[in-house]
Amino acid sequence: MTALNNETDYDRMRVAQWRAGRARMPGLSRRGLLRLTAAGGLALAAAGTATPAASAAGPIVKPLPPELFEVYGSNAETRWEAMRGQGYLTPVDRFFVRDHTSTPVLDAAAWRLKLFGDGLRGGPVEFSYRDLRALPSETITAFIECAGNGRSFFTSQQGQAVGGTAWKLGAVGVARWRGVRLATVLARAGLSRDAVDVLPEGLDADYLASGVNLGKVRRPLPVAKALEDVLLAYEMNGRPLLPDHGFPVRLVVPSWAGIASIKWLGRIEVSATPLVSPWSTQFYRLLGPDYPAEGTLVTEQVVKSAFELPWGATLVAGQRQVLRGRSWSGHGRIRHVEVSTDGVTWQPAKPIGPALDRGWLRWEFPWRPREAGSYTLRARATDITGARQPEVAPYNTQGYLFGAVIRHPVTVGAA
Ligand SMILES: Nc1nc2c(c(=O)[nH]1)N[C@H]1C(S)=C(S)[C@@H](COP(=O)(O)O)O[C@H]1N2
Ligand SMILES: [Mo]
Repeated sequence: MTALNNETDYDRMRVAQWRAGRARMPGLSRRGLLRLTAAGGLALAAAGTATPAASAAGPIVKPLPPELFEVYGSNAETRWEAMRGQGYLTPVDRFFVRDHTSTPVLDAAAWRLKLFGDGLRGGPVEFSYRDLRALPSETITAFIECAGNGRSFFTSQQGQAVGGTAWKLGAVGVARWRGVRLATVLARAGLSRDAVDVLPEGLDADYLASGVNLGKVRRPLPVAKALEDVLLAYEMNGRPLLPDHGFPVRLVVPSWAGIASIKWLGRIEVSATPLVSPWSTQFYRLLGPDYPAEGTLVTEQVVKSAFELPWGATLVAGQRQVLRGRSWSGHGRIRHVEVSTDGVTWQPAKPIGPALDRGWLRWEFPWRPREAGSYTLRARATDITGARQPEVAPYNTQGYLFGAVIRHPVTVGAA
């Protein structure tokens, strides 16, 4: 078994294999594949039209009250002010939703997970919901964050046009996930030494992009990451998953872009040959002038910080306020956070509670604005690897991984 959990090595190898015709793309007909390859610039076009027409009931099942969410078709982001006063976890009623099509409502009793492929020693293996529930469980606290979280700031802060949902910073949430380790299920299914990739696939509708049916939402994971810390989750914050978050069972791939955490899991191909899917060759790749022609695969999320304040919040001059926020990183826990209210000087924020490796750090910063007027608040975090939020995020055409310091406007009114 190869230790391909290093994203760069992994991606380089897969791209080379894909080009040499040695990686397979299951779930796409040859005709679909030809059309996909022929459609230059497809990725950008598709990213801009990813939202299907909403049915009367809406693609998302749970209530989306406007004080908790901002809604974009089949996607809904958490309003950061709705995190104020909350504990460490994002409550499920305000956890963001990102659906490529719409939320299916599945029957746990009829549900089966099928594992198959030449990376297993034997034939296909099926697990029912009860089977999974009976296996040893594990609980982890981890964020799930869309790779496009913060995308709108490429345009509003850097003047760059990018494709895809114009998220602000609310396409992230931290939950306690309970389930079975993917490693446990793979072992039971007879994982072979030759396995290199697994390909988890959702049970939601096929995804259409620019008239091409790309099939089920699916994205390959290297076996090394699959065995490291990936969970087949059936509980979120102590309750069974809601339909919108993948009921009955979803993958939780800590620290990696949200697309890896496949919801409504139905099948997992285990392969002795490398796999790719449109979600690793077209979407969730960093493309643009600063990247190699074939782009770079998105895996770990970058460092980010957010204030638990409305955009354009109103505060009162001369009064002491406590600014609160959270910072997180896909590279590991946050080491420290600094805040600036003038864009020039930076002062440390005070950590509140733990900084978890796969979760976030809560912090606060007391502030007494002396004069009325417009201010710009900035928070800047540094993670355990030394990675610190830059002033400018590297541009990529689909607007992934916006990790630059956000300029959060507030108005201070006269006392
Ligand atoms: N089957 C399936 N899994 C999926 C998706 C999807 O549309 N279908 N969206 C992915 C993306 S892009 C993200 S960011 C996360 C969002 O998880 P959430 O909706 O529970 O917040 O789910 C991922 N898993
Ligand atoms: Mo996402």
